[in-house]
Amino acid sequence: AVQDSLIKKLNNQIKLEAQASAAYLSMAAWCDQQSFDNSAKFFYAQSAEERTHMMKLFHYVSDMGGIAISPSIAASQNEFSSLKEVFEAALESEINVTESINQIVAECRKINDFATENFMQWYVKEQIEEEFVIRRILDYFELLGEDPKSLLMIDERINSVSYTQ
Ligand code: OFO
Repeated sequence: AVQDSLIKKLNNQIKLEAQASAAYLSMAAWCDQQSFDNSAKFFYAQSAEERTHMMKLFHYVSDMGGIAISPSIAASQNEFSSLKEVFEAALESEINVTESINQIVAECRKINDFATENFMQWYVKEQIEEEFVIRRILDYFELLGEDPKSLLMIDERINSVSYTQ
């Protein structure tokens, strides 16, 4: 079994993943409407992925005898001033998620919950990839600028960013 205080943190992480999924869906909608097709696809896929992250935690909490809580989600930002702003918001969200995951791992170590620490390591690794991909995309804005042609070029490159670990 997992300590109640940690179950609470895991439920909070469930909420964060759900919030990330909802935020990405709003970003996808904005990109879609602006005809940034690949960016839209990227964020639809991210949204679906975040839901799987949420469900993985949800089942873990249940499997360990806790009560997993279906989270309430606040409205997410759906207006953006530029494509770059969308990716900046995405990076900020991922950094917050990473921070929260790290805090859970630190807590696991403090209370010697090695099972949950091991479970959470999957998220530690996943965050390295997610932050890498978004940072790489943000680099394109620095390299190419933000005139309309550059934005289309950036949008074309979105799916070719690869992480090789
Ligand atoms: Fe990228 O947020 Fe899930 O873990």
